[in-house]
Amino acid sequence: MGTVPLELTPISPSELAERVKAGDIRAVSRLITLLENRDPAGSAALQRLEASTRRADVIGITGYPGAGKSTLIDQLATAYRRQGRKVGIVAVDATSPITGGAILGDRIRMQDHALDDGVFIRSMATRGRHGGLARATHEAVRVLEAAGYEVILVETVGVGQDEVDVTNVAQTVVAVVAPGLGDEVQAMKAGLLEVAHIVVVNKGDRESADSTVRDLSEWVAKVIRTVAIKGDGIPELIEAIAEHRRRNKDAGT
Ligand SMILES: Nc1nc2c(ncn2[C@@H]2O[C@H](COP(=O)(O)OP(=O)(O)O)[C@@H](O)[C@H]2O)c(=O)[nH]1
Ligand SMILES: [Mg+2]
Repeated sequence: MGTVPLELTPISPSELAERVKAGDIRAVSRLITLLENRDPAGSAALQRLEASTRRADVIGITGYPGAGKSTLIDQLATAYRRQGRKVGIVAVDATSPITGGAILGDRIRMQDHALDDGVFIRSMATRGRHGGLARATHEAVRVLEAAGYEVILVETVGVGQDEVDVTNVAQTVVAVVAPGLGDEVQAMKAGLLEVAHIVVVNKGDRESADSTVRDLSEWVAKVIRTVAIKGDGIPELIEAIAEHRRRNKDAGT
């Protein structure tokens, strides 16, 4: 490497903003950290990005821990890269300190993308922060948009359990459920399914997947079965997301 880490170099908000707009990955990381820390230099740089903000497709991937969100995102990122689009991933870790191994797990799972500078992955931790996470997540998405990321995937735990309301940040919300969890599905119906545009029944390799798909199909228009670990159902999910975007664009949003 041999270069001075950007973290240690003094840099003005306007220069930081320029570097972000040029797509400089270290500048993107640096600015998101400043924003997470509520550093005034972060807000100053963010203001300078507004004029350049491009419109990315922002897709929320939400559901309970273990449903397979990160595995799906990994597959989606691969598929969008094949389309030649730059992909930003913001994983909001809302886990408690007790179960807090998720971030490392996500990093390892997404290592395939580590050498691809068309994929930017950022974890936002809840721990130790009170109330600021929703705002920081929003701001991170804006930074990634300004840096030219064309698809932004935001991973969150379900609505109501999470201080990030994914519906405010994403144009398309995908709820992920794993089959065989009766209580979970009931809870999803009450909350998440109301805001989801697309429901994914992941772990479609499990026997109980059929009945979960049948059950959910009575509640939501679009149910897609996937096996994220194998990539099954990913093209269908990509198409469903694209179709949702097209419909929204036609409707002028
Ligand atoms: N059998 C099976 N396991 C899966 C599938 N998708 C993910 N998993 C596994 O489920 C676990 C949780 O996945 P992860 O993506 O971390 O879930 P997240 O907590 O929702 O992000 C991991 O061990 C995955 O390998 C699938 O389609 N089938
Ligand atoms: Mg995850």
